Order: sequence, then structure tokens, then C-alpha cells
Amino acid sequence: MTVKNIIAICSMLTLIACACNNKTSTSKPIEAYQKISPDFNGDSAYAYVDKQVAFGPRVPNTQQHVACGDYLVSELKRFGADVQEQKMVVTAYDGTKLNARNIIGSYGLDKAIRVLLFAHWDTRPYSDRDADKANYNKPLLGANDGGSGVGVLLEVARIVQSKAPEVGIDIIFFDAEDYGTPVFKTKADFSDKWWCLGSQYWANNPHVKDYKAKYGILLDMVGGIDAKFYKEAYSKEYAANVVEKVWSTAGKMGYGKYFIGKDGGMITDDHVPVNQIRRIPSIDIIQYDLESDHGFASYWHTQQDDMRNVSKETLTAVGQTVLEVIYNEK
Ligand code: AHN
Ligand code: ZN
Repeated sequence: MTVKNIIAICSMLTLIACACNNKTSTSKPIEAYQKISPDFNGDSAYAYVDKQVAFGPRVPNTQQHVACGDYLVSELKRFGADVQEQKMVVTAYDGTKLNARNIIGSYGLDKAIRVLLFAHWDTRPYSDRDADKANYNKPLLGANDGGSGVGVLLEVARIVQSKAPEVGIDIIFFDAEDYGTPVFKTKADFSDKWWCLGSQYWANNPHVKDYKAKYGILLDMVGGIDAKFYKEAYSKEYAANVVEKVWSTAGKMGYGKYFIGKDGGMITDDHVPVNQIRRIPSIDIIQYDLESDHGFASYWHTQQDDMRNVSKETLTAVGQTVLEVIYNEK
């Protein structure tokens, strides 16, 4: 038998197999979900995370923090957003005055119906979950914790500029989320109020008087490899319909391995002041680990939170889901 003959026979068999398949599939077609949103580019989002991490830790009162803040403002402007900066001094758990900056980028300012998308851009000054005590007082790189949410939202901004959704979009990068009381302190106030300082400030002093949005979506730690996002308790309490909308959209788009249809923990995060003070129903998309004792990935609040843990696939699953949700909004 010649090579040509073998190829001919193989092609015939393939054709027959295809024909048979078609016959069976016509009886019950499996319709793929047709998304209406533009494609989210995971390479692009990854590059925005990498760029932030390259500044080093972004801890308030440091020069790297100022430099990264300037970069975020310039990127939002490059993507055609109307940018506002909210500079404030907030007080940390230990009395330190933090020079903080919330960065706000808006699209479609003439539109009454708005969706708020947010993430924190600062990184933690302590690696207080590190296996090595010697690292407790070291700031961390925050590739996932800080970088990932902002990276996804910068890519969302780039896309929103190229094709406007029907609703207005406000993107806020909150500062000073991650300066909460370190766990290694013995005599200290461990109240939740020392977290989320930038979003607390904004919720009491919005950039626009009486600012309202239909709902809000917080992205926090959305880049981890094989991340799992569970339905977080505050999100369910304040914005159950938004949780359902986001999780069902993710499922239809084939991202069900990331968006798990089960309950996660109750997490103090930037969506809490947005819900409780600003009264905007808001959810938190946050990587959660039911197995770990603190609920988060093993590298959370350690020196290991670097680019090795960031996945383009996870960034895409989250970014494409958020895009599909906002492009379906009217
Ligand atoms: C607390 O640990 C109290 N909340 C988690 C919020 C957080 C920290 N997100 C990122 N870093
Ligand atoms: Zn953190």
C-alpha cells in the first residue's frame, strides 16, 4: 500500500465518522452560548499586572506607591476615561498617617444607569502569613493581591473605550485596603475598621455628590492559578441578584470551574463600605480556599505573592465574565 492510498483511506474514514456524528447531533443540537461582549485579552491583562509588580510593593507613603499611582492614572487617561483622583490622608491601626489616593476612571458620563467596577491597588506592608517570621515586617509584591484586579480592570477600560456598552461605567482603584492590623501584633486593635481605608473614605465622600450605581463588582485576587470563586456572604446578603447574574453568566460562558456555585466565607473587603455606607449593592469576586485555615491561597500575605501565581486563563475567565455582564446591561 502506498502512502497516498493510506492517506486516502484515512480521509474516507474521517468523512464517514463526521457524517455519522452530524446525523446524531442534528437530533439534539448543543447550542454554544453566543457572547455579545468583545474579546477580553488575557495577555494584555497579564502585562498590566506585571507592570504594577515591576514597581515593587505599592505601600502608601512610599515612592513606588506614588509611581504606580501615576502609572494607573496615565493608563486610564490613555484608555479615554474621564479620570478623577481623590487624595486623602487616612489613619492606620497604629496611628500612621497614610497619604492615600483613590483613582477613578469614568465612561459615558451622560448615562444615568451606571455600573461600578472596583479593585484595590495598594499592597500590604506586612508578609504576616509568611512561613518565615523574618519576613513578617516586609512588604509584599501583591501580584494577585492588588495587581490582578487592577490588571483586569485596565483591560476592561481598554475595551470599553473601543466599544461603549449601553450603560455608564465607573472604575475605581481604591487605596489603603490592605493596611489592616498584622496578625503578629500582640497588643493591638484587630477591628475590621482598619482595613479598606480608601473605600471607607470614598463611601463617605464620593467623587460625585450623591453618587449611585445600579450595582458594583469588586475584583480581589482574581489571577491565581486554578482559582475558585465562591459566593461570598456579604455579596449574597446585599446583592444576591448580582451574584446570580455573574455566576450564571460565567457558567454559560464555560467558566464554571472558576465560579463555583457554593457558598464561600464572609470577607471584609472594599465591597462592605460600598454596600453599608454608599448603599450600592455590590459583590466581591475573590479567590477562596475552603481547605486553608485563613480561607485564602497559601501564598496570601507572604513573600510568595508574585507573578509565578498569576494565570492568564484565570484573568480571562474573570474579565470576560465581567465584560459579558456589563455589555448585557441596559
Ligand atoms: C481580611 O483579611 C479581614 N480581609 C481580607 C481582605 C483582603 C486582604 N483582600 C486582600 N487582602
Ligand atoms: Zn491582602
